[in-house]
Amino acid sequence: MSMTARLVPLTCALLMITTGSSSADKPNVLLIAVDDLNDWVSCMGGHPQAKTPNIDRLADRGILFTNAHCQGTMCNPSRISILWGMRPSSTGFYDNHYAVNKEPSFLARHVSLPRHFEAGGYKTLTVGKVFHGGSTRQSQVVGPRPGQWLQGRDRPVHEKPAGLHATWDFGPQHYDEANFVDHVVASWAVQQLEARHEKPFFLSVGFYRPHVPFFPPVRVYNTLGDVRLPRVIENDWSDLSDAARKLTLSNKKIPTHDWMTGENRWQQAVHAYLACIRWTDEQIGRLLDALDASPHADNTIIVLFADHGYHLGEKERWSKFSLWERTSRVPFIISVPGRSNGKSAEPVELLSIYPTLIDLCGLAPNADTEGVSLRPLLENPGGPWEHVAVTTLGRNNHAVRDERWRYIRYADGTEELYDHENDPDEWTNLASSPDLTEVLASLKMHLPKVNVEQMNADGQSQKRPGARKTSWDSREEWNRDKASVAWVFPFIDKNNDGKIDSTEYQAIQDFKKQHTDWQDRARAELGIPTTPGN
Ligand SMILES: [Ca+2]
Ligand SMILES: [Ca+2]
Repeated sequence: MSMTARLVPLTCALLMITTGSSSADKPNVLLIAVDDLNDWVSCMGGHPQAKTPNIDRLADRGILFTNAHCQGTMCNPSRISILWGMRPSSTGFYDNHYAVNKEPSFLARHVSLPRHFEAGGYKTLTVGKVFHGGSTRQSQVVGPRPGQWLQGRDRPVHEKPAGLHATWDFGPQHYDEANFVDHVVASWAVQQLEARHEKPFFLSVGFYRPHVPFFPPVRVYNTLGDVRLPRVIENDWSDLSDAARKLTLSNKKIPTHDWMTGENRWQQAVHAYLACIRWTDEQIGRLLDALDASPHADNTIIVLFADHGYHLGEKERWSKFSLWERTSRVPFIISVPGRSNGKSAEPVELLSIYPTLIDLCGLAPNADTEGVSLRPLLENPGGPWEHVAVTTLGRNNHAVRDERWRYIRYADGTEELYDHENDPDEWTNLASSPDLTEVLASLKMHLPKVNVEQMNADGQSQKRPGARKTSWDSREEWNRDKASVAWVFPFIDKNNDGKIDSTEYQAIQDFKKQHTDWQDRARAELGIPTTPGN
């Protein structure tokens, strides 16, 4: 059950900041998203060499949820579930192939979290990777989105097998730290935090690291010596089904564990991942310092989350895309002015961010949202809590987590059950244990009753009635062409409609032919990194 550290009266603080009638009285919100960060932060103890003093100090001044889980185990479904407050099994956004912008009928029917705050009288701002894909138009003010890496600056480190995703690489990088994508993101956010705003603000800040490529600055990389590797056991797979194997080992864009264990790569990847976490933590520190020195220090709610966790060799596999603890469990902190602090080990969902924030800020409820407000746990982390956390990967594959157990059910009916009190690594599948049929049945009750068809199931055509194919496909074409160009997207999207049409696509192709320094020109026009656009 939950433990409570130094809990000071929070109820009064909450009342104070939510009873004002005009929007001017409402608290600001700083929403911090971190990409692909598992529990390797020091306040969660996920890795002995994790060092995150800034995330720790945020945890010290808020509630740290130590048993928090994402709803989708990759960027797109996880972020859609957070930003629209609905489960993947309710929206049909199950994977990364289909950005929400492709579904105008969905956007017309449902209101995103920033749009809801805008309707509530807020000024909304965003920078970096908050939305997956091109959904930046959900906020009024859009800062730089420099992308997962900087081609031309970031240097490849490893020779990779053919077919791996273009971003798969890891190792130190040697250029000016001010040019690193997350430094650019933090700098823009700091400017917004330092400014005065006429309305309360909703500022969402998305950091790219520790997502691949694990490219930290060399200074940070060198803060680590020999690294400790995650634990694996032989024959871990002997009690798992073909469905588990197919779902978690068949993605050819992810390196195999065999490749990762060759030539000391496992050590190097863990080293680089840990260094990326330290680097992102430094950027989070810059945000906290700026906020503390600003006029908004005492009136800003801070939420920090990772969109999902990550395997670095656990279960002899890599990346996300699983229903195990390694992928679903994430750092999640909510800090509300009023100096409450503590920890909660109750199972909670990132789906709760939407209803919790509108609850804390006194905005109108949104009937679409499926999560529950975490306000009871924020007021009393040791109080009663009857909910579980559900995670989904593809249609009809789910995991249910309570205080002690994880239950997994795949679409073919095969099951897993793990006892986190005795088996934190999830090595022993207890699903067929006769003593645990009641435990299994009680968890099974929480499987989603609705599992809608996948949007754009084959990644090519749209099968949903009323939906239409958009010119976004040309952006995918562009992405294949240039691996990762998210940062340059606003430069190509000349008419600002969030899509790349064929004219814009052709224009950038011509531009590239004419100018060998086209990336620098794009950067200059977008104000990256020194004078970010507002
Ligand atoms: Ca992610
Ligand atoms: Ca096993």
